[in-house]
Amino acid sequence: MQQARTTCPYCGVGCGVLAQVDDERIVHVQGDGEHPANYGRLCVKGSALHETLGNHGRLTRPRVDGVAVDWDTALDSVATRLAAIRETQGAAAIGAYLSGQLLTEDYYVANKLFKGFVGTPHLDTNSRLCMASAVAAHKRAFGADAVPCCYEDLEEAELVVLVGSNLAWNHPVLYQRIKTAKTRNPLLRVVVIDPRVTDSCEIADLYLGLAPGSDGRLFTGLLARMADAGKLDRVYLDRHTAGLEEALAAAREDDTTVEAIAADCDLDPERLETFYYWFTTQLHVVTLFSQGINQSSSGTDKGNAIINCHLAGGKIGLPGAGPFSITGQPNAMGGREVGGLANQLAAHMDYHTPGAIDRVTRFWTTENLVPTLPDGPGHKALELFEAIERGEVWAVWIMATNPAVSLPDANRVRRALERCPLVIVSECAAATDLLPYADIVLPASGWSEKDGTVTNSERCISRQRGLLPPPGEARHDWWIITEVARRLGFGEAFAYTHPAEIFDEHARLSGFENPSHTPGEGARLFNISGLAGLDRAAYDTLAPIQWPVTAEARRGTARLFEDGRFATPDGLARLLPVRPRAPAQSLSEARPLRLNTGRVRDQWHTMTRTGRAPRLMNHRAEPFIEVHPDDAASHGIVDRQLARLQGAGGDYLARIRVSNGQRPGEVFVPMHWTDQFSGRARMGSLLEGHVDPLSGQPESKHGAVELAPFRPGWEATLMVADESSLGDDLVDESAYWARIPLSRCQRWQLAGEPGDIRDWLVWLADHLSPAPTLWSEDPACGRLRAAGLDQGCLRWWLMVGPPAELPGLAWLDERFNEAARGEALEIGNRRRLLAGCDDGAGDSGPLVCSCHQVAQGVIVSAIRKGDASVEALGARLACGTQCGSCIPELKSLIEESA
Ligand SMILES: Nc1nc2c(c(=O)[nH]1)N[C@H]1C(S)=C(S)[C@@H](COP(=O)(O)OP(=O)(O)OC[C@H]3O[C@@H](n4cnc5c(=O)[nH]c(N)nc54)[C@H](O)[C@@H]3O)O[C@H]1N2
Ligand SMILES: Nc1nc2c(c(=O)[nH]1)N[C@H]1C(S)=C(S)[C@@H](COP(=O)(O)OP(=O)(O)OC[C@H]3O[C@@H](n4cnc5c(=O)[nH]c(N)nc54)[C@H](O)[C@@H]3O)O[C@H]1N2
Ligand code: SF4
Ligand SMILES: [Mo]
Repeated sequence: MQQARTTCPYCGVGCGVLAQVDDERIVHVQGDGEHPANYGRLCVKGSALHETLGNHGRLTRPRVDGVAVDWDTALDSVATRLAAIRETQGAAAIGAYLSGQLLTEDYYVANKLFKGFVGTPHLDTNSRLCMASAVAAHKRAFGADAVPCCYEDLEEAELVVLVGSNLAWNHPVLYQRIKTAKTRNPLLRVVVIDPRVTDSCEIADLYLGLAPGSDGRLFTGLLARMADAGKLDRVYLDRHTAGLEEALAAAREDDTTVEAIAADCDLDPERLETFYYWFTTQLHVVTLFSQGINQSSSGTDKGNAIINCHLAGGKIGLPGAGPFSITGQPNAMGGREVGGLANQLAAHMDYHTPGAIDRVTRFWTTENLVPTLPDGPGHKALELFEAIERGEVWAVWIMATNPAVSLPDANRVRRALERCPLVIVSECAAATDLLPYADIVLPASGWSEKDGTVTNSERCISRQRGLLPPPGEARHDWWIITEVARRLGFGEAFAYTHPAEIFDEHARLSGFENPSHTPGEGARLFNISGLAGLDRAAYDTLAPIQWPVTAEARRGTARLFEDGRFATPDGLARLLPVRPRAPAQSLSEARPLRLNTGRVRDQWHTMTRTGRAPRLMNHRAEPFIEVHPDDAASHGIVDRQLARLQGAGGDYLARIRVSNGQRPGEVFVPMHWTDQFSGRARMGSLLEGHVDPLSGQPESKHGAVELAPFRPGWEATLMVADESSLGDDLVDESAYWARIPLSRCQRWQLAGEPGDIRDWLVWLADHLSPAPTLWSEDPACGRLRAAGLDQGCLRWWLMVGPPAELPGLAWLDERFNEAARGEALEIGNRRRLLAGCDDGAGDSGPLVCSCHQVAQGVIVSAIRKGDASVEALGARLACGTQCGSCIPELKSLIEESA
């Protein structure tokens, strides 16, 4: 057994992980007590990391045109086809679409290859869907894409404002840090600004459930308010900023009374007044913002509206103060550092940065090779796929992201990919919605296998370490890109043998002709030249460190702009005039409901990894639509029923969750489900492709949809030990299906078209093997239970009837577990397999505590028996005692039961 340090591959908190490695397996993970992001904590996704590993379901061989080939053939094909397209159509007919889940070293070589040597500007990244608005706002305000704050600021603040962030679910360890800080400092106040009541509200002293998209108005109103109340920091403004007058004038174009602002934001004026009072009177304020701000057609302006208020009050560059854009992906920041956005060049230099093209050209020139850099920015994500659709871009290489799901108007993206002559996909998972569109599939190594660095939300660079061998022939992304570069004739510029060499080059470029990290004299803020020249051993043992890292700041830099000097040419920060705009996707009679989309606690994006850990699948097992009770009632819909959403580019079929936390007129759907997990539950197809004109970031939070009940002819739950006992047409014959991996079987939730009536025993005989061994049918009310046993061992189990009648799934899963051990089903259990729901072993509902596997039903019954506090529940059931993410849910169950 060996213990190794690495970094979690999920969210932008970037927690340090201690992994126990035994015989080429990670058998256990725990938080790294020495990592400054988490000091030993992990959230539920992090602590289930080892359960998502293993070679099954991984891509293990390269494929060209559907045929498995060896690496030489695959790499030759990539190079020959790219070269042919470049030759006949020009470099700009080639595009690349990267991801904030690549390591910095992968990202660096991809950026260098495409922009530097292939010579196409069309390289963008999924960070466009994620942080682009914050990046653009930072650049406008600070002159560089730099996050001023560090995590400690959240603990040192007196007021933390969470805007458009569900921190409790999406950055759980930071949420826990704030929660702990609150117990130490009872004066620390938290405000949550979100149209939806989320679990983050558990620590909120004030909740503002504003109308979707109205944040711009709320913050321009705040700026006007600061001025009116005499709470501008005139000294700070005079010394360190420009643009106040214009910003204020713009803010005053609207009525600036609290009543008017509250009306526009659909808020209670008193609550808004309280927020304004707290913000204006407190110096140590951190405003943490995320996708509720960024994913908007006016996201950049909203970011600047927030930053304006911080600059105007001098609430920046101090401990416990600043606007804090929290990043989503583990290496969103690293991607920005290497220049992975289409408007960037490299190392925080943009095309228009004076001298940048020449500087990068000289830096990348080798003895016999001169790079051919494009002279201006390329297509941003959505534009790239539009250019593919128009037939202008002929080849696209997609790495570590799934645009067939995560881009808005995703069905259109699929059609574009279909007609694209060359689609290359580098991926770890064997089955994704994107792979069918790929002409060339390249199997990539994944977390725990690959070596490199990531940068988290507080600019902290940490090592991810390769601990296990990649499965089959999977290879590291940097290696794949380098091998293609060699075959394209650029080998001399890509002579890397290890990621340490790439990191060194990246660090040198950041310091190249960048003598000082003092901004204001044309120097670039992103400078990690202090990390150049690390040898392999030093790179391997690199401890977490926050950039800038320079000769003057050897140990990194926790907080930026402490001296009030910004990265603009004159050193002054800019306040920007902001004129609030409504969402671009407009509501209509045909689509009257506002569509909000986002994340759930236990899943990561398209579920290629978290979907492999059964304990993460059961918090929200099926795709869902959250809707306010009034909207449910007016649509004739009840809780747990199926319902359909119709959007501009497609529809969405999922289970209703009626929720008081939802605003009337607005529905929320999760972003996670794909065709791999459900039949019709991809949110990307509901949204129109509107973007922020400044950042190019899609408006993923403000769709327009129509809701309708879906009354299936039948509903069924099927559990199968082995997929091979399933007929192929099972899903094709279901109007709705959702696949839910359990530990020893797959659970399928199925439903038929309205009016569809089935003779189940006939159907069973045709579709499942072995033939049914046990069954009990009540055709009059459309109920059936049946099971297939093979040599006495349970192979499948089916229940036709509403899921409300499900018996205990854990109990059923355990029967499959016995079967996996070769144990025959006991006689008593045979009877229980077929019994109705009134045998006392009813489904105990969704998992609330994923760490200790405690379901809602069990918790509710303990509460009824008197364990009516989080502590008592923890003592009896252990729920909430590990990562703590479920505590808000425990509290609301206690409240509901009371
Ligand atoms: N569990 C989990 N954690 C994750 C991820 C994951 O997939 N799963 N993904 C990671 C990534 S890449 C990212 S980018 C982050 C995202 O982290 P968050 O930004 O916290 O995630 P979301 O759930 O997309 O959206 C946040 C909130 O914005 C709210 N919102 C919607 N419209 C508005 C609005 O008009 N105004 C305001 N103020 N709020 C609004 C939504 O209701 C939602 O609660 O999470 C990271 N962490
Ligand atoms: N409607 C709506 N749409 C959204 C959002 C939203 O809130 N609402 N959020 C947006 C945001 S913020 C984001 S970040 C995106 C996320 O969306 P995507 O990036 O499309 O989603 P992922 O599932 O993270 O895709 C990563 C893929 O890379 C693979 N992979 C993992 N590790 C590696 C590796 O090391 N190498 C390679 N080659 N492949 C790897 C995974 O198996 C997976 O298939 O979605 C965006 N889309
Ligand atoms: S908070 Fe984020 S980085 Fe930390 S363990 Fe959870 S998912 Fe991983
Ligand atoms: Mo993201």
